[in-house]
Amino acid sequence: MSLKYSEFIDLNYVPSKTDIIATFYVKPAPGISIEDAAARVASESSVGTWTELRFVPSRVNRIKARVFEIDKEKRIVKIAYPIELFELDSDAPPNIPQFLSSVAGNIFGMKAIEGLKLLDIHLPKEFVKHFPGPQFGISGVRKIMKVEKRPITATVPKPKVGFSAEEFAKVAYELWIGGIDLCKDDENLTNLSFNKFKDRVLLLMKMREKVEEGTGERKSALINITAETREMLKRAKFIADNGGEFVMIDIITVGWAALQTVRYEFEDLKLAIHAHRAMHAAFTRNREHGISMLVVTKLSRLIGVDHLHSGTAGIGKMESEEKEVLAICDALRNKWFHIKRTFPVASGGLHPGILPNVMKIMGTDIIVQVGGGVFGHPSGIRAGAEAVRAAIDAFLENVSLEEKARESKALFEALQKWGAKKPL
Ligand code: CAP
Ligand code: MG
Repeated sequence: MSLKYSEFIDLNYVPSKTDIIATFYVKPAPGISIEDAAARVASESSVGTWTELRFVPSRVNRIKARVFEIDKEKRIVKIAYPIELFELDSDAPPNIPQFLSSVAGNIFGMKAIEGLKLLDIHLPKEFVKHFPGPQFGISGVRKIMKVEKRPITATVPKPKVGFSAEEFAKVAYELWIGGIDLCKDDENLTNLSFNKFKDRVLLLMKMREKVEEGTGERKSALINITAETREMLKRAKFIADNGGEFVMIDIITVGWAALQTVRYEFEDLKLAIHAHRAMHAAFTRNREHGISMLVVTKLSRLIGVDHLHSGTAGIGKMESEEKEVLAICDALRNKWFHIKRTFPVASGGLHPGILPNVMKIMGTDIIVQVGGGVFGHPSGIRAGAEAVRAAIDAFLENVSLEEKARESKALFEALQKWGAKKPL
């Protein structure tokens, strides 16, 4: 055995029940066959290199990746990776960075490949059993918020950055009193000169108590701790010490290792993780190159996020195909061995006039985030929040928005302004 590329294809190979299976879209460079391109992907992402080798330890034949399926027309390739290739069972935590350095590493840069997209990963029980998954999951978060059936609602104060901590707490009061459950920091609001993290935490916690007394509803905040990892842990502890139940993390920009670290630390802090995915579209959006949001979804649930932005199935302002969002929702909510279920978060360009469309497609076991759709309401924030809850009630009561608007001025005005228009 010399590890030439042809040794990485075996179309008669039947993956073992402990193999990890990666599904790729492979567009070979001109002059390269798809078999050759696929073999190079399998080689470079497991044990091989660009040339034959003189000495190869015998175990390599056991642990090398194998191409076992090629759909030439669709350019879809399936590669089986023996589980021994991955660091799962050592005295360290299971190693997601190393897993990605293999199945999503060098291969994207190979000259023999014109386009490569990691579409999906199949992770067997032998792999999944090493991971914690969400600490709370859908049922645990529903218990925290005392919201049994309906979608949980969140609102990001807009402008997304610019309020002082005091102003932020004041607008939080308005959205909470109007009926929104969670006040959410935006992805780029962290610890800024005019809105210090600690001030925001203390003011929000004080304000939510006031609202809870007034409404009898649970209220909370998704406070963004995105930062260097040690700093994230300090900020998370500050939230926990002051009675907060959630943190928000921009999981792509902080990175997979940081997400794993904080998830383990949160076991003691009892903090649920709201995962924002800012920057994902840099590599998920291109159909011919990158890593799918489905792969990001499976890894995020595995590591243990309680909520994950999932797209709005083409209804909101962000590009998100219905088929893909439904697959993401399944990957978040389907039974997966011991791993708890994660809340899909529908967000981006939503307003009361299109919330029923979202629930029709994604169901009600979701979190809906409505930022501009609340802060842009003609009668102000509180009315915007009331209109969101009225639109959800209409869907749950199976009545039209127009009918519901007869008893909700706030909903009526929202429909006047936005109708059922899907934002660009
Ligand atoms: C939405 C949002 C979210 C996007 C992220 C924004 O605000 O706060 O970050 O939803 O996209 O900054 O655009 P609006 P995704 O409600 O005002 O649109 O959920 O697809 O990750
Ligand atoms: Mg945002």
